[in-house]
Amino acid sequence: MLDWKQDPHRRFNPLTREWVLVSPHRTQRPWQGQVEEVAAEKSPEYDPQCYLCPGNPRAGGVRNPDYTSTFVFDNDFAALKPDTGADRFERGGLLLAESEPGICRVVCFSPKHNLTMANMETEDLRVVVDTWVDQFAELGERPIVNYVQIFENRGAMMGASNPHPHCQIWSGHSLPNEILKEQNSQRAWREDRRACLLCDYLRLERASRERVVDENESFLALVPFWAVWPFEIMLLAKRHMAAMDKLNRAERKGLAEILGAVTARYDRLFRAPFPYSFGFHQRPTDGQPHDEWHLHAHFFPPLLRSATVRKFLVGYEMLAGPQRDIAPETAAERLRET
Ligand code: H2U
Ligand code: ZN
Repeated sequence: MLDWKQDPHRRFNPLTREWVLVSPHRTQRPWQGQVEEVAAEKSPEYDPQCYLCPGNPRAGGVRNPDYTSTFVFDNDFAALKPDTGADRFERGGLLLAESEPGICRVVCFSPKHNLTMANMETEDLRVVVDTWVDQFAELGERPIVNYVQIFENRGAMMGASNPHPHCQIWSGHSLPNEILKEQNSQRAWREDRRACLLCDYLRLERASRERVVDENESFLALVPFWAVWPFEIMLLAKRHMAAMDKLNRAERKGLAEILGAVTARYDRLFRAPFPYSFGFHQRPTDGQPHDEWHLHAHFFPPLLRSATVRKFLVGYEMLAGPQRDIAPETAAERLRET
Protein backbone atom coordinates (compact mmCIF):
# COMPACT_ATOMS: atom_id res chain seq x y z
CA MET A 1 0.00 0.00 0.00
CA LEU A 2 1.26 3.46 -0.89
CA ASP A 3 1.93 6.11 1.73
CA TRP A 4 0.39 9.13 -0.03
CA LYS A 5 2.41 11.52 2.17
CA GLN A 6 5.76 9.85 1.38
CA ASP A 7 5.81 7.71 -1.77
CA PRO A 8 6.08 9.11 -5.31
CA HIS A 9 2.73 9.30 -7.06
CA ARG A 10 0.69 11.59 -9.29
CA ARG A 11 -2.52 13.45 -8.56
CA PHE A 12 -5.25 14.68 -10.88
CA ASN A 13 -6.48 18.27 -11.00
CA PRO A 14 -10.16 18.02 -12.03
CA LEU A 15 -10.32 21.77 -12.77
CA THR A 16 -7.54 21.76 -15.37
CA ARG A 17 -7.61 17.99 -16.06
CA GLU A 18 -3.84 17.90 -15.67
CA TRP A 19 -1.70 15.63 -13.52
CA VAL A 20 0.88 16.74 -10.96
CA LEU A 21 3.80 14.54 -9.88
CA VAL A 22 4.14 14.37 -6.07
CA SER A 23 7.55 13.34 -4.70
CA PRO A 24 7.49 14.17 -0.96
CA HIS A 25 10.69 12.20 -0.15
CA ARG A 26 12.66 14.75 -2.20
CA THR A 27 12.38 17.37 0.59
CA GLN A 28 15.29 15.49 2.18
CA ARG A 29 17.68 16.42 -0.61
CA PRO A 30 20.47 18.94 0.09
CA TRP A 31 20.08 22.44 -1.31
CA GLN A 32 22.99 24.36 -2.83
CA GLY A 33 20.91 26.41 -5.21
CA GLN A 34 19.89 30.03 -5.31
CA VAL A 35 19.19 31.76 -2.02
CA GLU A 36 17.20 34.98 -2.28
CA GLU A 37 17.43 38.11 -0.21
CA VAL A 38 14.56 38.68 2.20
CA ALA A 39 13.40 42.28 2.08
CA ALA A 40 13.60 43.21 5.74
CA GLU A 41 13.57 46.98 5.60
CA LYS A 42 10.45 48.65 6.97
CA SER A 43 8.76 50.97 4.51
CA PRO A 44 7.07 54.23 5.55
CA GLU A 45 3.32 54.97 5.43
CA TYR A 46 3.97 57.44 2.63
CA ASP A 47 6.77 57.17 0.07
CA PRO A 48 7.40 60.29 -2.05
CA GLN A 49 8.95 58.07 -4.77
CA CYS A 50 5.96 55.69 -5.01
CA TYR A 51 3.79 56.04 -8.12
CA LEU A 52 0.79 54.64 -6.22
CA CYS A 53 0.85 56.82 -3.08
CA PRO A 54 -1.77 59.62 -2.85
CA GLY A 55 -0.81 62.91 -4.48
CA ASN A 56 2.22 61.46 -6.33
CA PRO A 57 2.85 61.67 -10.09
CA ARG A 58 2.57 58.55 -12.27
CA ALA A 59 4.27 57.76 -15.57
CA GLY A 60 2.88 60.07 -18.24
CA GLY A 61 2.47 62.90 -15.77
CA VAL A 62 -0.95 62.14 -14.26
CA ARG A 63 -1.05 62.88 -10.54
CA ASN A 64 -2.89 60.56 -8.13
CA PRO A 65 -5.68 62.25 -6.14
CA ASP A 66 -5.37 62.50 -2.36
CA TYR A 67 -7.40 59.32 -1.99
CA THR A 68 -8.33 58.05 1.47
CA SER A 69 -9.74 54.57 0.76
CA THR A 70 -9.32 52.42 -2.38
CA PHE A 71 -8.27 54.04 -5.66
CA VAL A 72 -8.80 52.66 -9.18
CA PHE A 73 -7.15 53.97 -12.38
CA ASP A 74 -6.59 52.82 -15.96
CA ASN A 75 -3.16 51.20 -16.25
CA ASP A 76 -0.72 53.65 -17.91
CA PHE A 77 1.00 50.66 -19.57
CA ALA A 78 -2.14 48.66 -20.38
CA ALA A 79 -1.58 45.22 -21.91
CA LEU A 80 -5.03 45.49 -23.54
CA LYS A 81 -6.60 48.54 -25.15
CA PRO A 82 -10.33 49.16 -25.68
CA ASP A 83 -10.01 50.62 -29.19
CA THR A 84 -8.22 47.60 -30.72
CA GLY A 85 -10.19 46.78 -33.90
CA ALA A 86 -11.41 43.29 -34.76
CA ASP A 87 -9.01 41.37 -37.02
CA ARG A 88 -7.82 37.83 -37.66
CA PHE A 89 -4.84 36.22 -39.37
CA GLU A 90 -4.58 32.62 -40.57
CA ARG A 91 -2.11 30.65 -42.73
CA GLY A 92 -2.53 26.97 -43.44
CA GLY A 93 -4.21 26.31 -40.12
CA LEU A 94 -0.82 26.76 -38.42
CA LEU A 95 -0.35 30.48 -38.07
CA LEU A 96 -3.29 31.97 -36.23
CA ALA A 97 -3.70 35.39 -34.64
CA GLU A 98 -6.67 37.37 -33.37
CA SER A 99 -7.03 40.93 -32.16
CA GLU A 100 -7.68 41.21 -28.43
CA PRO A 101 -9.34 44.38 -27.15
CA GLY A 102 -9.73 45.01 -23.43
CA ILE A 103 -9.26 47.29 -20.45
CA CYS A 104 -6.54 47.13 -17.78
CA ARG A 105 -6.80 48.81 -14.41
CA VAL A 106 -4.81 49.11 -11.21
CA VAL A 107 -6.56 49.03 -7.81
CA CYS A 108 -4.79 50.54 -4.79
CA PHE A 109 -6.10 48.81 -1.65
CA SER A 110 -5.21 51.67 0.69
CA PRO A 111 -3.49 55.05 0.71
CA LYS A 112 -0.97 53.60 3.16
CA HIS A 113 2.19 52.49 1.38
CA ASN A 114 3.31 49.98 4.01
CA LEU A 115 0.13 47.91 4.44
CA THR A 116 -0.58 44.46 2.99
CA MET A 117 -3.69 42.29 3.04
CA ALA A 118 -2.11 40.55 6.04
CA ASN A 119 -2.14 43.64 8.23
CA MET A 120 -5.11 45.63 6.91
CA GLU A 121 -8.22 45.94 9.10
CA THR A 122 -11.11 43.66 8.08
CA GLU A 123 -13.34 46.71 7.47
CA ASP A 124 -10.77 48.10 5.04
CA LEU A 125 -10.37 44.75 3.26
CA ARG A 126 -14.15 44.71 3.02
CA VAL A 127 -13.94 47.99 1.05
CA VAL A 128 -11.41 46.31 -1.27
CA VAL A 129 -13.89 43.44 -1.80
CA ASP A 130 -16.63 45.98 -2.64
CA THR A 131 -14.28 47.67 -5.11
CA TRP A 132 -13.54 44.33 -6.83
CA VAL A 133 -17.26 43.56 -7.09
CA ASP A 134 -17.98 47.02 -8.55
CA GLN A 135 -15.14 46.68 -11.06
CA PHE A 136 -16.22 43.17 -12.05
CA ALA A 137 -19.76 44.44 -12.69
CA GLU A 138 -18.73 47.63 -14.48
CA LEU A 139 -16.09 46.07 -16.74
CA GLY A 140 -18.14 42.93 -17.32
CA GLU A 141 -21.00 44.99 -18.69
CA ARG A 142 -18.90 46.34 -21.56
CA PRO A 143 -19.62 44.58 -24.85
CA ILE A 144 -15.90 44.00 -25.57
CA VAL A 145 -15.28 42.41 -22.17
CA ASN A 146 -16.08 38.72 -21.84
CA TYR A 147 -13.76 37.93 -18.96
CA VAL A 148 -12.48 39.98 -16.01
CA GLN A 149 -9.27 38.77 -14.35
CA ILE A 150 -8.54 40.29 -10.94
CA PHE A 151 -5.05 39.42 -9.67
CA GLU A 152 -2.37 40.54 -7.25
CA ASN A 153 1.37 40.00 -7.65
CA ARG A 154 2.98 40.37 -4.29
CA GLY A 155 6.74 40.66 -3.75
CA ALA A 156 9.53 41.46 -6.19
CA MET A 157 10.04 37.68 -6.60
CA MET A 158 6.60 37.50 -8.23
CA GLY A 159 7.20 40.50 -10.45
CA ALA A 160 5.36 43.11 -8.38
CA SER A 161 6.82 46.47 -9.34
CA ASN A 162 5.92 48.19 -6.08
CA PRO A 163 5.24 47.19 -2.44
CA HIS A 164 2.28 49.61 -2.18
CA PRO A 165 -0.81 47.38 -1.61
CA HIS A 166 -2.45 47.02 -5.01
CA CYS A 167 -3.78 44.59 -7.56
CA GLN A 168 -4.43 44.62 -11.27
CA ILE A 169 -7.51 43.92 -13.37
CA TRP A 170 -7.13 42.77 -16.95
CA SER A 171 -10.45 42.44 -18.72
CA GLY A 172 -10.46 41.10 -22.25
CA HIS A 173 -12.52 39.78 -25.09
CA SER A 174 -11.52 36.11 -25.13
CA LEU A 175 -11.24 33.47 -22.42
CA PRO A 176 -7.66 33.03 -21.18
CA ASN A 177 -6.21 29.48 -21.19
CA GLU A 178 -6.70 28.70 -17.49
CA ILE A 179 -10.28 29.96 -17.55
CA LEU A 180 -11.11 27.91 -20.62
CA LYS A 181 -9.70 24.75 -19.01
CA GLU A 182 -11.63 25.32 -15.76
CA GLN A 183 -14.80 26.17 -17.66
CA ASN A 184 -14.67 23.02 -19.78
CA SER A 185 -14.18 20.84 -16.70
CA GLN A 186 -16.92 22.50 -14.67
CA ARG A 187 -19.30 22.33 -17.60
CA ALA A 188 -18.62 18.65 -18.27
CA TRP A 189 -19.06 17.81 -14.58
CA ARG A 190 -22.38 19.61 -14.51
CA GLU A 191 -23.61 17.85 -17.63
CA ASP A 192 -22.46 14.38 -16.49
CA ARG A 193 -23.51 14.55 -12.84
CA ARG A 194 -26.07 17.38 -12.60
CA ALA A 195 -23.92 18.86 -9.84
CA CYS A 196 -21.27 21.54 -9.36
CA LEU A 197 -17.67 20.28 -9.41
CA LEU A 198 -16.47 22.67 -6.70
CA CYS A 199 -19.58 22.19 -4.50
CA ASP A 200 -18.83 18.46 -4.59
CA TYR A 201 -15.13 19.08 -3.87
CA LEU A 202 -15.99 21.44 -0.99
CA ARG A 203 -18.09 18.70 0.59
CA LEU A 204 -15.23 16.17 0.42
CA GLU A 205 -12.71 18.58 1.93
CA ARG A 206 -15.03 19.71 4.72
CA ALA A 207 -15.62 16.08 5.64
CA SER A 208 -11.93 15.12 5.71
CA ARG A 209 -10.46 18.45 7.00
CA GLU A 210 -6.94 17.15 6.18
CA ARG A 211 -6.22 19.97 3.77
CA VAL A 212 -8.37 22.72 5.34
CA VAL A 213 -6.39 25.76 6.53
CA ASP A 214 -9.10 28.28 7.49
CA GLU A 215 -12.87 28.37 7.50
CA ASN A 216 -15.62 30.87 8.27
CA GLU A 217 -19.37 31.06 7.57
CA SER A 218 -18.88 32.00 3.93
CA PHE A 219 -15.47 30.74 2.76
CA LEU A 220 -13.14 27.76 3.04
CA ALA A 221 -9.35 28.00 2.56
CA LEU A 222 -7.54 24.77 1.72
CA VAL A 223 -4.43 23.36 0.08
CA PRO A 224 -5.95 21.60 -2.93
CA PHE A 225 -5.38 17.85 -3.22
CA TRP A 226 -3.71 18.56 -6.60
CA ALA A 227 -1.71 21.69 -5.60
CA VAL A 228 1.43 22.39 -7.65
CA TRP A 229 3.00 25.19 -5.60
CA PRO A 230 4.36 24.14 -2.18
CA PHE A 231 1.96 26.27 -0.11
CA GLU A 232 -0.74 26.83 -2.70
CA ILE A 233 -4.15 27.73 -1.26
CA MET A 234 -7.60 27.82 -2.82
CA LEU A 235 -10.46 29.90 -1.38
CA LEU A 236 -13.89 28.49 -2.08
CA ALA A 237 -17.21 30.28 -1.64
CA LYS A 238 -19.30 27.93 0.50
CA ARG A 239 -22.52 28.86 -1.26
CA HIS A 240 -22.79 28.06 -4.94
CA MET A 241 -22.39 31.22 -7.00
CA ALA A 242 -20.88 31.82 -10.41
CA ALA A 243 -19.27 35.16 -9.60
CA MET A 244 -18.56 37.75 -6.90
CA ASP A 245 -21.56 39.91 -7.86
CA LYS A 246 -23.70 37.34 -6.01
CA LEU A 247 -21.84 37.77 -2.69
CA ASN A 248 -24.21 39.08 -0.01
CA ARG A 249 -23.11 41.45 2.76
CA ALA A 250 -22.12 38.69 5.18
CA GLU A 251 -20.19 36.84 2.47
CA ARG A 252 -18.26 39.96 1.48
CA LYS A 253 -17.21 40.31 5.10
CA GLY A 254 -16.37 36.60 5.20
CA LEU A 255 -14.14 37.01 2.16
CA ALA A 256 -12.37 40.00 3.73
CA GLU A 257 -11.80 38.00 6.92
CA ILE A 258 -10.41 34.91 5.25
CA LEU A 259 -8.11 36.98 3.01
CA GLY A 260 -6.67 38.60 6.12
CA ALA A 261 -6.33 35.26 7.90
CA VAL A 262 -4.66 33.39 5.03
CA THR A 263 -2.17 36.15 4.15
CA ALA A 264 -1.25 36.54 7.85
CA ARG A 265 -0.58 32.78 8.01
CA TYR A 266 1.65 33.11 4.97
CA ASP A 267 3.68 35.90 6.58
CA ARG A 268 4.05 33.88 9.80
CA LEU A 269 5.10 30.67 8.05
CA PHE A 270 8.65 31.78 7.22
CA ARG A 271 8.57 34.95 9.38
CA ALA A 272 8.87 37.15 6.30
CA PRO A 273 6.76 39.05 3.75
CA PHE A 274 5.43 36.10 1.77
CA PRO A 275 5.39 36.50 -2.02
CA TYR A 276 2.54 35.09 -4.11
CA SER A 277 0.31 35.56 -7.10
CA PHE A 278 -3.32 35.67 -6.10
CA GLY A 279 -6.47 35.99 -8.15
CA PHE A 280 -10.12 35.14 -8.59
CA HIS A 281 -11.63 32.68 -11.02
CA GLN A 282 -15.29 33.22 -11.87
CA ARG A 283 -17.80 33.19 -14.70
CA PRO A 284 -17.13 34.94 -18.00
CA THR A 285 -19.10 38.15 -18.56
CA ASP A 286 -20.42 37.18 -22.00
CA GLY A 287 -24.08 37.48 -21.01
CA GLN A 288 -24.58 33.73 -20.40
CA PRO A 289 -25.57 32.57 -16.87
CA HIS A 290 -22.61 30.13 -16.56
CA ASP A 291 -24.12 28.28 -13.66
CA GLU A 292 -21.35 25.68 -14.03
CA TRP A 293 -18.90 28.22 -12.55
CA HIS A 294 -18.19 28.34 -8.82
CA LEU A 295 -16.47 31.47 -7.47
CA HIS A 296 -13.01 30.73 -6.08
CA ALA A 297 -9.55 32.22 -5.73
CA HIS A 298 -6.02 30.82 -5.95
CA PHE A 299 -2.87 31.75 -4.06
CA PHE A 300 0.30 30.58 -5.84
CA PRO A 301 3.35 31.25 -3.64
CA PRO A 302 6.80 30.26 -4.95
CA LEU A 303 8.51 29.66 -1.59
CA LEU A 304 9.59 26.09 -0.98
CA ARG A 305 11.19 25.53 2.41
CA SER A 306 12.13 28.96 3.78
CA ALA A 307 11.85 32.62 2.88
CA THR A 308 15.06 32.26 0.88
CA VAL A 309 14.53 29.02 -1.02
CA ARG A 310 12.24 29.31 -3.94
CA LYS A 311 10.57 26.82 -6.23
CA PHE A 312 10.99 27.29 -9.97
CA LEU A 313 8.98 25.46 -12.58
CA VAL A 314 11.99 24.36 -14.64
CA GLY A 315 13.55 21.19 -16.03
CA TYR A 316 11.06 18.34 -15.80
CA GLU A 317 8.28 20.83 -15.13
CA MET A 318 8.94 22.90 -18.24
CA LEU A 319 9.46 19.88 -20.43
CA ALA A 320 7.10 17.31 -18.98
CA GLY A 321 4.75 18.43 -16.25
CA PRO A 322 4.39 20.06 -12.82
CA GLN A 323 5.87 18.41 -9.75
CA ARG A 324 5.84 19.09 -6.02
CA ASP A 325 8.07 17.90 -3.18
CA ILE A 326 6.05 18.43 -0.02
CA ALA A 327 2.70 16.62 0.27
CA PRO A 328 -0.31 18.99 0.18
CA GLU A 329 -1.47 17.48 3.51
CA THR A 330 1.88 18.37 5.13
CA ALA A 331 1.72 21.91 3.72
CA ALA A 332 -1.83 22.33 5.07
CA GLU A 333 -0.72 21.10 8.49
CA ARG A 334 2.17 23.59 8.59
CA LEU A 335 -0.14 26.44 7.54
CA ARG A 336 -2.76 25.45 10.10
CA GLU A 337 -0.20 25.29 12.89
CA THR A 338 1.48 28.62 12.21
P1 H2U B 1 2.55 45.24 -10.63
O1 H2U B 1 3.19 45.66 -9.34
O2 H2U B 1 1.79 43.92 -10.49
O3 H2U B 1 3.53 45.27 -11.77
O4 H2U B 1 1.41 46.31 -10.96
C1 H2U B 1 1.67 47.67 -11.13
C2 H2U B 1 1.03 48.17 -12.39
O5 H2U B 1 1.03 49.59 -12.36
C3 H2U B 1 1.75 47.76 -13.68
O6 H2U B 1 0.88 47.01 -14.49
C4 H2U B 1 1.20 50.07 -13.68
C5 H2U B 1 2.12 49.08 -14.36
O7 H2U B 1 1.86 49.04 -15.73
N1 H2U B 1 1.74 51.44 -13.60
C6 H2U B 1 0.97 52.49 -14.05
O8 H2U B 1 -0.14 52.28 -14.55
N2 H2U B 1 1.44 53.78 -13.93
C7 H2U B 1 2.66 54.09 -13.42
O9 H2U B 1 3.02 55.24 -13.31
C8 H2U B 1 3.60 53.02 -13.02
C9 H2U B 1 3.05 51.61 -13.04
ZN1 ZN C 1 2.96 54.01 -2.07
